[in-house]
Amino acid sequence: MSATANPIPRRVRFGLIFGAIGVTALLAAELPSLGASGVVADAAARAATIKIDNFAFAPADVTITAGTTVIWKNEDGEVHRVQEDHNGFSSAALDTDDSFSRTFATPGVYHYFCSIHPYMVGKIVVNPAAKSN
Ligand SMILES: [Cu+2]
Repeated sequence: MSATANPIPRRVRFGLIFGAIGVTALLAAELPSLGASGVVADAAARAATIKIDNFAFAPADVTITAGTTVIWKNEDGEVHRVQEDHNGFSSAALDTDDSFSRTFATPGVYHYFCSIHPYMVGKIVVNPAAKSN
């Protein structure tokens, strides 16, 4: 005498459950990107300006928090061009009164120079965005 096992296949039911989880995960994955764009919009309010004049960046050293937009404005009578040391970013040739801006989302130290006058150098220190309290 032996007990007769009667396994009922439930794969169809499990398939439906995991299918629903998959859809939920996809929907949830969309949420961080929406939140991130909101953060960017909020950070856009912060800006720092670097003046280019007399063959120098002023101030040459700038410390900002992540999300800050840096604006270089050429007030010199010469054409200058902002170039990050490792080609992370670069401006077009900036004529008098032209400006270039870049938003720094990632903390770190960014060294840059003028690719037309390489002795013109500057540094941007980007600190992590401060958490309130
Ligand atoms: Cu220059």
